[in-house]
Amino acid sequence: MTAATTPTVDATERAHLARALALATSVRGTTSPNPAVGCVIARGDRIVGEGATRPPGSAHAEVVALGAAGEQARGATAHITLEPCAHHGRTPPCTDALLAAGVTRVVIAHPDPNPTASGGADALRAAGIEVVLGPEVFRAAVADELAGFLSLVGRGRPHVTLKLAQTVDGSLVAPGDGPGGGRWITGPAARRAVHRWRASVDAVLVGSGTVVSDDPGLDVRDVPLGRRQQPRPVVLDGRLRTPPTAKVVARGALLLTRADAGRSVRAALTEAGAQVIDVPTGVDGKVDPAAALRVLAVHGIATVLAEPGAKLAHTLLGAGLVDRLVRHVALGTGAGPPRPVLDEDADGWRTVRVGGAGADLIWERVPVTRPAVPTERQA
Ligand code: AOF
Ligand code: ZN
Repeated sequence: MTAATTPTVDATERAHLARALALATSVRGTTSPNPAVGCVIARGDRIVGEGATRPPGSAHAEVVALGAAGEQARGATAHITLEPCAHHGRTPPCTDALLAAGVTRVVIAHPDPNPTASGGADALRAAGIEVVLGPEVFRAAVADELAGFLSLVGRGRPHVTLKLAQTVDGSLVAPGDGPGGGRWITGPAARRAVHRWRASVDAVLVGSGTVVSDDPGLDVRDVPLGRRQQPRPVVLDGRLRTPPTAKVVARGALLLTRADAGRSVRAALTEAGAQVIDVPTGVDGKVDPAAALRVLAVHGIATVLAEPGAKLAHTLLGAGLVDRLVRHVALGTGAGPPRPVLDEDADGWRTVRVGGAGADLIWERVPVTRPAVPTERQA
């Protein structure tokens, strides 16, 4: 979309845009691969209709809000977290719906970088509607909220959060290696935090080693799921070692493997509920992790929580495929400040959040140089 005009967005409009953002957040995780968008239709400070994106294939946020506003949309202002679409996708263009309803001004927080859907702002302007871009802080908030969608559109792969549990002095704890031979290193509060993360993503990724040694369910437990679906289990499993009896298989796991692997067990795995997908290999003959993520994008997976053991963690970090690193540090396991575990993540990361969870620390970092995600289409 073309040039932004920030000064003309007043305090009332900013408040409506904030409400639109809250609406978008309320449907997070229910719209993938579509972005979760919020829309508020208002006349001055009075909201006459509001809405958020429905699951893929059904109404976009603008259509829901316009439906609620009815005739009151005529002459009103629409506040939308994402530039309205201008294309016939699974639904007709929101741009047309806004024009037909008689909206006269549109405030947008973030342009739509999807080349097939974008162009709504220019189309509205061409029809004589006033279109303004909200303040930068909203754009940043939406970019954060829509990290998965922006990653799919900009890079053809999902946004990846890597979760590691470690001791203070920096040993990475694989499942089953906990103190006293127990399964957990971190306490119940940190584990609940993991379930909150799981509840916010489309897929949970592990390596086959984790499945073979631990048989995890990778589902959301102990926290409310709301309207969201359970995340899809995904196993990077080059040699197709996942047993058909594994819990994740019954949950419909995607098993990403090599074309030549496990020919004799494929039928049993499929029969038991898994989907086996061949992924190109790298020069080392192993499944190429970047190609594996591209496969997930094709399956509409926009956000991934990786909960791997050390090997896959190294692979993902080494390939530059981690967008956020969440470390759970068991503070009871040593002295001094927590140390990074892996060589690859010693540098180049900045801390965005440090918080407590019971006796553990949750330490969240992102790459200093964020991978290029085009958030604005320059016209
Ligand atoms: C909007 N409002 O609430 C959303 C938008 O196949 P469709 O018709 O559902 O279109 C999907 C595309 O529309 C999606 O990739 C993104 O570019 C945009 N999403 N647009 O005007 C919304 N969710
Ligand atoms: Zn739309």
